[in-house]
Amino acid sequence: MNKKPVIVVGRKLPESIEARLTRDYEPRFNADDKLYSTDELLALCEGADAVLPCHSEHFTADVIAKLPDSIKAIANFSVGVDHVDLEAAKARGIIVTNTPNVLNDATAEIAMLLMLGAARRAHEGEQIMRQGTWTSWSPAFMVGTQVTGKRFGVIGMGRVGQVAADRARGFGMEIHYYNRNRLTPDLEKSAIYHKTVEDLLPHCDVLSLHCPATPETVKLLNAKRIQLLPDGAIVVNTARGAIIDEDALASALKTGKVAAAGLDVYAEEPTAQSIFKDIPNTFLMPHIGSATHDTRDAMGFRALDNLDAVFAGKEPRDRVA
Ligand code: 8YV
Repeated sequence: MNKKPVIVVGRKLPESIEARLTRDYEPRFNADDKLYSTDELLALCEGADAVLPCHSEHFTADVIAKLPDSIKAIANFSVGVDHVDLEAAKARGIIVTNTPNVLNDATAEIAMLLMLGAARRAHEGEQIMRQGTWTSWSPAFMVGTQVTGKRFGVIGMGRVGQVAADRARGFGMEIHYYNRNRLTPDLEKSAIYHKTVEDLLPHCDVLSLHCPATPETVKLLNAKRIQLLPDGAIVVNTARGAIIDEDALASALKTGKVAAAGLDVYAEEPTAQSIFKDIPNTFLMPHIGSATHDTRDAMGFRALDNLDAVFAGKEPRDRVA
């Protein structure tokens, strides 16, 4: 009998995924779900055939250079691949895959939660209720922004952006978007296309970010561009923290230029959301965009389908390098 491929599993995965890994592979599980140091990760990779990491395991060029020759694939449990140096992987002939499509709904749901939470000051309301400091009511109490009928601007009209736009349509919002390529009419669904980010921003009562973090999109939303938003706009980010110049956003939140921000992702995770934690007009979540049972299962199965293809000598469906 052929020896089963040895797979280093970056984090604790759902039961159903670990069961399939045990059935088909020789997994090196992370039972305690600890965040491995680079050295620990590299040590675990010795003699292994592939890695199944999350975005929390960083495969920089340096780490990839140190991987043993036995590693054939990095099959990510994520759609984002900014934690992997794709060029370095390609240069070493290591196949890299991701898990597209299966997180669209869960992430779009969180975008709506963030939009509404930010617009209606959910964090302040929660705090008042949980601290027992609700002592009075008046028509001026906790007045927020209504999103119904307003403009919902999307940067990155890919799979998640399109679903988020559909959900925003449910609030009667008019959809505007910037994308590298204009969508075909069936996907555009009458959304208004803007050729540049600068053209889009003045039309965003709510701006929702859905583009990947790449060298081109790092700090895409900077101080200069924030000024192009309508006064009192709401910023939502479920993509990657690196896309926002966080200091610039924090300043704009303090002046009220940006009325509120709903954020699920941060430039440095899991620590750097601290720059927003004392700013009351924010609604903050700890990178839970895809954190539903359905989606986490689907991500795991998709990652395993990719691994299965690699070890069957076939082209994996979601190859990104
Ligand atoms: C995941 C994500 O939770 O898939 C992604 O790119 O950002 C998240 O929703 C995470 O990456 C899992 O590794």
